[in-house]
Amino acid sequence: MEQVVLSGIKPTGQLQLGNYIGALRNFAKYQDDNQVFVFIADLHALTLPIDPQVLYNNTRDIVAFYLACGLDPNKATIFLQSDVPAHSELGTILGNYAYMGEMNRMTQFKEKASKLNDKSIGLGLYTYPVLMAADILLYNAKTVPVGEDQKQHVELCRNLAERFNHRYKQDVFTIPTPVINKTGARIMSLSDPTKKMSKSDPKGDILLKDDLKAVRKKIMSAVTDLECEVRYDKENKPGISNLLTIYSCLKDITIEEAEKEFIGCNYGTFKKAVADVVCATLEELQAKYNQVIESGIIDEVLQKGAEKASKIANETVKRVKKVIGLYTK
Ligand code: ATP
Ligand code: LTN
Repeated sequence: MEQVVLSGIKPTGQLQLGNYIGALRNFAKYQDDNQVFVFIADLHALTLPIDPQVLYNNTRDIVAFYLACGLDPNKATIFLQSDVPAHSELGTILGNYAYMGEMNRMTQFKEKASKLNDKSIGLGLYTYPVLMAADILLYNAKTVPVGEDQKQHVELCRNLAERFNHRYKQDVFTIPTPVINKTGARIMSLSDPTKKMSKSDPKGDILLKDDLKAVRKKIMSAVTDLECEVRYDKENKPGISNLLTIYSCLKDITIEEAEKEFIGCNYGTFKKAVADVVCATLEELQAKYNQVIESGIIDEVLQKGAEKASKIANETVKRVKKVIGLYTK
């Protein structure tokens, strides 16, 4: 049955391998049989200070990578969050239905805020999950493919939607479900496999635009352990487990199958095999990315996407306004 599928990425940095495995590469598979909305969460990128030119370039790059990963603008709606003012409007309205208690529990906020001086934590960083709920609810999305770290935000969105529907005794909002891959939903940093790979703090991690020689070098020097056994054991062997995850995801095989391939192999041989598959994936992706950039198609895609998205988003805002008693004609 056709469903509404929606996801987004915030342009806070250059896309990294975790974004690709946990999110990006999963989007295109939905577009033939579903109504797909994929956007750039550019307003979310303002939650921490960012240079305007960097934000601009990151935004263009993510659109190019969406297309490079096979998203077809004739099938999926690809747009910028800031091009559809309904996101901000519904975000403002929904803020009144979210409780401070539940916002205080948001792990990502706590993590990001803990790295800042108390006096410089922006309000936007705190209210960000409410805007994310608006992103989802505007399009009546049922399926939200994301990496592990976004699960809590989609759950908050579910709670807000249920609370709202209950308050007004009607099914105003569709209740969304996060879809999280069993493997690869949390790719860890190569230099510190106890921390998530992240584009705003890549710690020498693999960026999708990295030079392939540098990628190989980063993988060959990835932190592992003192044993010499390629075995999945997240607790005791986080580095090797992370590399096994990357390998199995990119090869489309299970972790067990990957483990079998490397029985008796030393870490050097294993890392070389991981580097080969990562480089092959990135080489293809970068070639497609370059084609997209050269084609000059981005502005046209975004304009068409914003028009399609606005139509649906505006209908939702209108419906919400009516339900809550805001005077609309
Ligand atoms: P930031 O560093 O700014 O928080 P990020 O790299 O964590 O950014 P997001 O924009 O927050 O990336 O996430 C985009 C998508 O990629 C989300 O669905 C998120 O869950 C997924 N994702 C991010 N990092 C990883 C990772 N290390 N492994 C798997 N999925 C990831
Ligand atoms: N918060 C997400 C980006 C994002 C998103 C969304 C994902 C913003 N709005 C709606 C799925 C659905 C992140 O990448 N950190």
